[in-house]
Amino acid sequence: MKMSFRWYGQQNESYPLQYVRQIPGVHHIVGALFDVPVGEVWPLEKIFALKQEVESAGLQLETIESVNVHEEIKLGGPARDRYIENYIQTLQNLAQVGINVVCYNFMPVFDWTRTELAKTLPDGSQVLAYDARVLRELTPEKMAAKMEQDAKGVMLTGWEKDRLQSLQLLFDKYKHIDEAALFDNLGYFLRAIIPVAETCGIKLAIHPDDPPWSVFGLPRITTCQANLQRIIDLVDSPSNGLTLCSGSLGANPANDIPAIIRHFGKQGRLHFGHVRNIKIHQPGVFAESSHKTDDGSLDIVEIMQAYWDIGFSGPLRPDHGRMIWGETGRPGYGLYDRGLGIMYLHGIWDTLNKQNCRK
Ligand SMILES: [Mn+2]
Repeated sequence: MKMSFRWYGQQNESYPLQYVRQIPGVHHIVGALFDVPVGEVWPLEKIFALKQEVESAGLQLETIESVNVHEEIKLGGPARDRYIENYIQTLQNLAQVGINVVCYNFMPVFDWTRTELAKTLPDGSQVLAYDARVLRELTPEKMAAKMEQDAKGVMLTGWEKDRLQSLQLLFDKYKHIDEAALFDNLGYFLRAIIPVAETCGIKLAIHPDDPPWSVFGLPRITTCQANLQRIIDLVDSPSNGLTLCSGSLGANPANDIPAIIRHFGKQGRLHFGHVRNIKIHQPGVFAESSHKTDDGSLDIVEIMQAYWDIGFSGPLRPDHGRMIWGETGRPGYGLYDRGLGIMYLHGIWDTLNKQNCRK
């Protein structure tokens, strides 16, 4: 397992890479370019510059999160082939600088969705939260405006302005796209890009929908074990794999995360791990929590046991963290609590290693 840390780049972060290097056992950065519009080719020289920046801090860059997929591809629109060509060129450029895992998602219009970006827990820490009852009272436009307002100037990935400028137009286009059509469009995309990824040594890793159910009536398909298997079966290649995000899938208690890890791990299709805990208060209502098993609804010890049992050797990162100790910055992506989360995950992992040696 390669313990990793998501970092948004010097211009978007309030702390330097050297601070990340001071978290014990972290040698890998999960990075991305944030100034390339969705659908355009990531320039080789910019990727190379990011890699050099990471390496000059004594860290490594092998995993990218995310190369976002243009809506035209998800819609199966007339311009999709051009965007697929661009996606392929981006993958080839990433491979040239040694990237071997690329995370992406296939959520229509909205990326990850929360109704609150700074819910205060009893201990004073702040977390991302979701309440289906609040969402029902919002229109898509109000939702987008609320996210922008709550972000207080911080760029939220997946909620880029250019994606959200013509929401009504996008929603009109999705009127004709049901789950079956979205599967078809994902299949078309994967059949085009997976052979290239396989040739250049990149493992694609689709991220589950967050939360794993429809929002605003839009179709969502990356939601459960059966659908994940369907996606894997669209193209039979080791390059067609998964990002297993415990907090995304885990918002639906019907998803047994350790069982899903074992299921796809055995098939060699689990390429990237996101570990975080959430507290489910009632169906459709949850708040993120610290990584500690007791603080949430997911058994993080059991989840790490499952990764250990499948001999997971890929990148794994604490997904989100709380805002603690007065830190301000990107909601869900503070330095301090993700650092604490990493030490909890290391503790579990090291114990599993040691117990195994004693057998
Ligand atoms: Mn995730």
